[in-house]
Amino acid sequence: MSMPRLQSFRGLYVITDVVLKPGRSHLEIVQAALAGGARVIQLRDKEAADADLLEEARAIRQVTRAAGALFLVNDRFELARAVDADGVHLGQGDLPAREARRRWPEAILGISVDDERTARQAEADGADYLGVGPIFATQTKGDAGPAIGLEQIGRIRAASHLPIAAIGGIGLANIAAVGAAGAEMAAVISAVVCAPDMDAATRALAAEFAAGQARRQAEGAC
Ligand code: TZP
Ligand code: MG
Repeated sequence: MSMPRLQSFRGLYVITDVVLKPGRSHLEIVQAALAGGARVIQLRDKEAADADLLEEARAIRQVTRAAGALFLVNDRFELARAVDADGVHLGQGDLPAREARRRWPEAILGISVDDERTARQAEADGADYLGVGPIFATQTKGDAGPAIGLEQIGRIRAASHLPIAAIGGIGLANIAAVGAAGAEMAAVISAVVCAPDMDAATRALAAEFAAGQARRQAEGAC
């Protein structure tokens, strides 16, 4: 993976969901998130067929490219390739990371982990970044497991060199703490998708996250 793309692993990471707030399409969510300053976009849909997502995924590819943001697809390896996404995000029960890396060498590969062991394994398997969570309790993902807490970011940071996208229960009230804990990215679903004004919500979240990261820099990271 090239350095310019590696440098993109920072800031607010917005994941789409069309079930939480019916009436908002993946593309609408993405457009608002980009307008609000999101740096990474993930298309996540647990129900639709790939064929029904194809046109929208193509449009998302166009707008993310124009905005200079990364575009990743959750789970759907073939769809991600078909629309020339930047890569895929896979969980522990999805296509194995090593296999994904073998089949798509230039992809950005994100892997969900929750402890040091899974983090080390993901890095060994060729992941580019780690999705770490759920940091806080969340109702968005029914099988997300118990909250692992902010401290787990530091433990995983010590176990792996990969950039961390913290996820789970992150909102305006706690996103600065996520930045202060050392995560390169903060990934949100409901904090943007359910907001009355998605663009404004994204902007506020991004600013708070950056403020938390700046606090960590000012205080020293040890
Ligand atoms: N993986 C771990 S927690 C989670 C996912 C996809 C859901 C995050 O959603 P929210 O609404 O930001 O808590
Ligand atoms: Mg998955």
